[in-house]
Amino acid sequence: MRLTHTLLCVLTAFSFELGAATPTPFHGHSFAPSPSSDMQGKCTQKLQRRAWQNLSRAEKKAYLDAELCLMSLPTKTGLPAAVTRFDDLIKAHQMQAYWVHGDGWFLPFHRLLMSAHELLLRQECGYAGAQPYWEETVTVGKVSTCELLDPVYGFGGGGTGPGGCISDGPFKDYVLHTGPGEENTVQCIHRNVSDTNSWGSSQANVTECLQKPSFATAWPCLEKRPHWAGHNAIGGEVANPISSPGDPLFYLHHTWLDKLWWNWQALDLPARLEDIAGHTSSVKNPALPADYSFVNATLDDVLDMYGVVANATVRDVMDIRGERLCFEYVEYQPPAEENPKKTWWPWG
Ligand SMILES: *[C@@H]1O[C@H](CO)[C@@H](O)[C@H](O)[C@H]1NC(C)=O
Ligand SMILES: *[C@@H]1O[C@H](CO)[C@@H](O)[C@H](O)[C@H]1NC(C)=O
Ligand SMILES: *[C@@H]1O[C@H](CO)[C@@H](O)[C@H](O)[C@H]1NC(C)=O
Ligand SMILES: *[C@@H]1O[C@H](CO)[C@@H](O)[C@H](O)[C@H]1NC(C)=O
Ligand SMILES: *[C@@H]1O[C@H](CO)[C@@H](O)[C@H](O)[C@H]1NC(C)=O
Ligand SMILES: [Cu+2]
Repeated sequence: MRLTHTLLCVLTAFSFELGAATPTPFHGHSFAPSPSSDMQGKCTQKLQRRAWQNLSRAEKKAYLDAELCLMSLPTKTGLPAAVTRFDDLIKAHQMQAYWVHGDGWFLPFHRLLMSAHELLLRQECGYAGAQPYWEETVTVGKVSTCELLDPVYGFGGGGTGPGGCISDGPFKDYVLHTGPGEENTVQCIHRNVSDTNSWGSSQANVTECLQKPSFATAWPCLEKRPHWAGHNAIGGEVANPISSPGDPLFYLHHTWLDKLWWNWQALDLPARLEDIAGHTSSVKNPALPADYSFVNATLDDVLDMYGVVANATVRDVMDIRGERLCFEYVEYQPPAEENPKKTWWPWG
């Protein structure tokens, strides 16, 4: 479906201010259990999603290698312009960007997309771990020098090549066939790192969002502050609201955002497993498909994965410890130096 120019302008203007299924064993060494459900469909062995900063070098390498694998596999969806399996995920985001941002579907859809990415890495690329997240509260104001951008054990630096192309790191040679935005052009992964854009991810901003009393007030806060910040601190392709999954850092950022939503949900369980609000589209426009019109989001709404993985309902993704999803978030462990023992004496 071709979105109108008017719609494009609306979404561009919002920028980011709006805005597991069955696992299979694989051949690699295992450092995380496979998620599994017992006969009653209960989630018994949860994948442990940890902070990138708390992965060992071997774990980081395994994740980066699996992403490279996904980028080397051919598309299975045949969606327009998709060449690789990595592209399939970009397309599922790009083609419905107008109704999965700035509305009630924003957090549920991105939770599903993170799990789809994790599932493909595990099922199709032999990845043994879980989807890691970027703990952004500790990189506020210093994203440009953080270990996430390491050229060997990270995602490469911030677009120092011509046209802002990333010029080092594992993904420097990846050729995108999607973006910018709705377009499908052949382009590099490009970035434009900004430390000042990262402040929406500060602990103070996160705390403010987590204190919101309802989903209706929590999601706009999460989307406007920490969500906007991560995208725009990295800049370039990942700051494009439509084609952002073209930068693999997208998954580290959105998994952190998903953790924040879960942290908020966990403050009032089980009530917040059913708290959904907002519309099913951020824009009121007759050009949108009737099913995605300006109506209230509900637990029964179907989230469309465009054939990349199975569709899910909003209800299916409300609980990360359910039948469809089965994982947990491990909190970031700060450096030991930040918590000196009280009994330590400088002269003793
Ligand atoms: C990079 O971001 C800065 C602001 O942070 C902006 O002034 C500059 O135009 C951007 N560069 C590109 C190539 O978009
Ligand atoms: C919260 O985020 C905004 C940007 O959304 C930033 O300007 C502000 O400095 C942040 N506040 C704190 C206390 O970090
Ligand atoms: C949609 O949600 C709003 C806000 O909660 C509520 O006031 C309104 O009645 C709902 N509309 C429908 C048709 O359920
Ligand atoms: C996924 O959901 C969309 C939107 O409801 C629907 O059109 C599509 O047929 C569904 N796909 C599958 C495989 O069920
Ligand atoms: C977590 O990461 C921080 C920052 O890299 C490090 O100082 C700390 O030791 C790590 N903790 C664990 C348990 O890995
Ligand atoms: Cu998005």
